Amino acid sequence: MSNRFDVISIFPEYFAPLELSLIGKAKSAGLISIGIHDLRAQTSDVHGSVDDTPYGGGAGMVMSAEPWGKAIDEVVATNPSEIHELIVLTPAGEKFTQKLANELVNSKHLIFACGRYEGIDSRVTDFYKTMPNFKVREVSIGDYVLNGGEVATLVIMEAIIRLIPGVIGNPLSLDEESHTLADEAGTLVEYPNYTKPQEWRGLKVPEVLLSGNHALIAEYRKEQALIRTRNLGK
Ligand code: JBZ
Repeated sequence: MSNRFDVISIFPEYFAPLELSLIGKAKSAGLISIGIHDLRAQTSDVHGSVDDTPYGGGAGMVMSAEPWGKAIDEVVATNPSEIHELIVLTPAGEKFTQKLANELVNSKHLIFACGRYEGIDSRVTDFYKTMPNFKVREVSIGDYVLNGGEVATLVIMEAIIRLIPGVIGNPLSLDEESHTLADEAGTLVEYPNYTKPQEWRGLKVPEVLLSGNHALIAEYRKEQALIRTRNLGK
């Protein structure tokens, strides 16, 4: 199970929310440990430069390889693990999915490299791909433009950490969740939920949910999930 997470970024403040809610509790309970590392700590010049102009020309700046190499080596030196899985956030990466979350939760040590600007010198991934104790993945959370990998890392970490046994109080809520309620046709999104009061602003809770007939309720929910799934993106 994933238990050690290291994040390297020029904006370590982005990761303050990891202290909150379920992830914060998982940390306090010792289910996970998280290290946040400032890439600029690896620079030697007074300005803490982490980027430079691209070879071949073009707009924007590219993150230099050396601060990344130092930061990753330092994180590895302080985390003895047989295998280190390096996740590099890039719009050019494979799409992050629940399937990938289910896979990554089995890694003992995940290192997230959050790029900024036009990205990181390609030799960083080239180099770690040659290391026998590394697995390198370039990952994107979706088809929209972000300023850097920080928010993508938060998304991915949350999706992984909630899968660790003990992080979510009621493990049943894990498999009844959106996108995991499977049927013959694939995956369904979640059915609509209601709680008290029975009537709100003239809108009533569907009668069947008050019936106490569990078979009928299950059938109704399945049907609603199918309708919602069919209407996705419309
Ligand atoms: C991502 C250069 O750093 C970036 C920029 C955009 C971006 C990422 C990293 S990761 N977009 C995504 O997951 O969509």
